[in-house]
Amino acid sequence: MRYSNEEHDAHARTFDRDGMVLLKRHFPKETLSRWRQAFDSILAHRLQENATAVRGAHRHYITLPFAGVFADECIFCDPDVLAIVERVAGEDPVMCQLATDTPLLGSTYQDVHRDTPALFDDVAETPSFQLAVNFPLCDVTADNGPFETSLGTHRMDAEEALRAYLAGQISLHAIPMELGDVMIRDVRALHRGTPNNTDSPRPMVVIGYSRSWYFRPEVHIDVPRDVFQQLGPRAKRLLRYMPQVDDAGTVQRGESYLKFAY
Ligand SMILES: O=C(O)CCC(=O)C(=O)O
Repeated sequence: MRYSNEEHDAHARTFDRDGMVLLKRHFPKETLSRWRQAFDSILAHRLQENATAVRGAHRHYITLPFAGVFADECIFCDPDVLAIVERVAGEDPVMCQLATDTPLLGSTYQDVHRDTPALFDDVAETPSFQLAVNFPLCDVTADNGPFETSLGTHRMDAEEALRAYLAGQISLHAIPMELGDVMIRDVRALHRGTPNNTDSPRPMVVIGYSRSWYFRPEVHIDVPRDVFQQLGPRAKRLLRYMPQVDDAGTVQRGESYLKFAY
């Protein structure tokens, strides 16, 4: 654990205000380099098979197999990340998503969007219930498609937030990230992907954590039984609602998470 209770509280306060918090140089670069190596061959294979969810021109969403380097509880059970997740989205969360967003050369600006609708039509200002923990598998600069987000729109009415954005009252901030940086964000904040103008893919991992009672049918993680057996109690608890399967599912046929913008 890198941070004290007081520092976790401070990060949670930043999150409450902004809808996101950035942990600088948090995950080991060596671990992420191994993820990158493994990811590059998955990307090549999935592009060849047209088996990605397309999120805009030359922009691909790909679920990672829960196996090998990716089934790493040092990452998805990171105690600092979970301490902040629990402060903002309640105790005993569930993990429901392990995937990547990768803009390639030729990608464009996405429309500004949220990743989920509000829980209730007439009540925008609910506490957080769906978080994305994002970390890139490379440095992210102005050139290769930095994530752009508004600050403080996560508890606004969706239409009101969009109106304020279109009226120029809310601005977007590009988030440059170094390999190892981790962003925890409320997926209701207005945000967009930006163009990657380099010829190197910019993979951004997304781990989804939800409130203990929240179910997202659009995503899941196939957890091989043998991998599950090797996990510690905290990891098993996080994955308690995920289907267990016989094989690692490394050859996934495609993506079912198709509607992503609200
Ligand atoms: O990859 C990015 O920078 C953002 C992607 C995104 O917001 C999405 O596809 O919903």
